[in-house]
Amino acid sequence: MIETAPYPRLIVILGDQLSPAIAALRAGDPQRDIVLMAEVRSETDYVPHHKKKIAFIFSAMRHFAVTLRANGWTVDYVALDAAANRGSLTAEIERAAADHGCTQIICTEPGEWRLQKAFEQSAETLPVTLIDDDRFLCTKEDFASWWEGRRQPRMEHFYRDMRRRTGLLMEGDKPIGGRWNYDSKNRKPPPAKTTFPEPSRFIPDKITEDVLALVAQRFGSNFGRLEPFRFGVTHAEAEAAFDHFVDTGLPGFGDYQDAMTLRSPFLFHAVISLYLNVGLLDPRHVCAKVDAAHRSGDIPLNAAEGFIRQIIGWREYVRGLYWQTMPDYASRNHFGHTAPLPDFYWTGETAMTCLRACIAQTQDEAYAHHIQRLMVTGNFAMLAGIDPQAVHEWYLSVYADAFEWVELPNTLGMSQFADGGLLGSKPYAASGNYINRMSDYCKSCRYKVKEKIGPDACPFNYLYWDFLDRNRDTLGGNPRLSQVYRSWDRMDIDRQNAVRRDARIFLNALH
Ligand code: FAD
Ligand code: DLZ
Ligand code: SF4
Repeated sequence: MIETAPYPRLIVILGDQLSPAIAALRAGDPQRDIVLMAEVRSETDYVPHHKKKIAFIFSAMRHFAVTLRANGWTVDYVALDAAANRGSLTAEIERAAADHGCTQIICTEPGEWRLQKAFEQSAETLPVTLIDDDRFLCTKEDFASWWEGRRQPRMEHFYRDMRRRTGLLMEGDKPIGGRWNYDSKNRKPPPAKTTFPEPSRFIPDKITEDVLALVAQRFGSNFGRLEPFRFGVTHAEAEAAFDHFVDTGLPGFGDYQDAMTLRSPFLFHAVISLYLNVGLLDPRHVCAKVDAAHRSGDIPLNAAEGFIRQIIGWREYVRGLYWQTMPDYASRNHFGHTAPLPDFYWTGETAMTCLRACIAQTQDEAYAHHIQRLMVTGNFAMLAGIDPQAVHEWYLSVYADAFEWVELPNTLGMSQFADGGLLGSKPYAASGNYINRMSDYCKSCRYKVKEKIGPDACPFNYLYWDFLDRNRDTLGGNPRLSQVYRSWDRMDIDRQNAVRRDARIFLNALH
């Protein structure tokens, strides 16, 4: 059908579809078709994105438009401050189709359900042909058939299938090294003396400088610091950032994957999710490079396996789960939590060092690594009974890599257990002890991590037990928590009451 359509056709490229070989471009003809790219308020405002996130997306879009033109495409690029900007993707598509006389409109399917619905709803007046996004390794259909009929569709089983399917870190049909997963080696606290590798930084060019001025002017009151802005915004820069990570960060990635320190926001992490998610890096390509680096003896197996699992395991799994369960998934609230998000998530003003550090670096870098998101900001929100919708909107706003298909299952499912155990088998709830073991935060905290109750006690300590106590109805039967509940039951009643009292005092003050 696409082949016989009258020319020109309108090829729509969204802000997270900046891949040279994306399906919609492959279906098009640079000699005859028109590419539409648009910076629009409907996309900048559906949550209040971090300034750096908007700047990153706009600059990467503008650079991609330059590349497309150099490759012979005609690009209709609508800047946010263009006089006639109509403010939404659907309105801009309608305008461009009329301007260029296009009767067929082609777009790679959007990554978010919200936008897919918007296209469907305007289909009568504005029919858009949506093509599968084959930048993912697992199609929605393949994921659905893997998912169907499984009582517990867990990531680990999915991941093993993906290893077999891709051949990554495989020797024939066996995993290299004889084991599928080396996570037990990946839980070291931050090393005392090491200097941490810095991720690649890039000096803004004229295109980025223009975008920074625009974002400063139009989104000045949004969350986060705009400058210094050092993200890569082209494929070459993203590739260089990844190569730099393989040389400097990847060897330590496995060992210190879960560690946190005031000395580095990044430790040995890749800081590539933003590039992967908008199409500046290709997941197959980065995994192949890591597989090759391990086979050539440069990278330990626990690092290579840990990294590849995040991409072909977690990243593909959450995307599959998202499309399998939307739109219902977004409104899940297993514990019935309703408290508002504390202001300090936006200001960083709290005496709890762990939260202050994670939020401060989020303001500065639009980045926090997985354990900071899961075990500090996420853990606290769940223990404090915050409405998962508010938590979800915060994560979707503040990280440069945040798109709903990946953010929502991680937030609602993994970090808040709001899906009641679809993604994980138990809540990622932890007391201060965990944060103390995996970080240096507690050493400089006003609260004392070893104290369990009283005005100086670490709030994570009493909030943890109070959370388990008040949710016993839903969690008490979980076999993975039976040991924990036995410990609670062994606590004497006065101590239990003190925990409940301190939690009430703290939460009342918070809310
Ligand atoms: P590394 O730690 O170096 O890992 C390498 C890559 O693996 C990442 O770039 C990413 O593409 C992938 N990856 C790792 N963990 C996950 C995961 N759990 N799910 C999907 N991909 C993963 N990731 C996003 O890309 N966007 C989000 O909006 C997002 N929101 C999150 C919200 C919460 C509450 C939590 C707990 C996690 C979230 N994650 C999200 C997953 C993870 O935190 C980030 O992918 C990671 O921190 C990105 O930093 P990095 O590139 O240095 O990753
Ligand atoms: C996130 C984002 C932002 C902030 N701005 C734009 C934009 O102006 N134009 C655009 O095409 N895309 C933008 N995006 C990315 C989209 O929100 C993303 O394509 C959808 O959410 C689907 O994942
Ligand atoms: Fe966080 Fe508690 Fe440690 Fe303070 S003592 S940094 S609040 S875990």
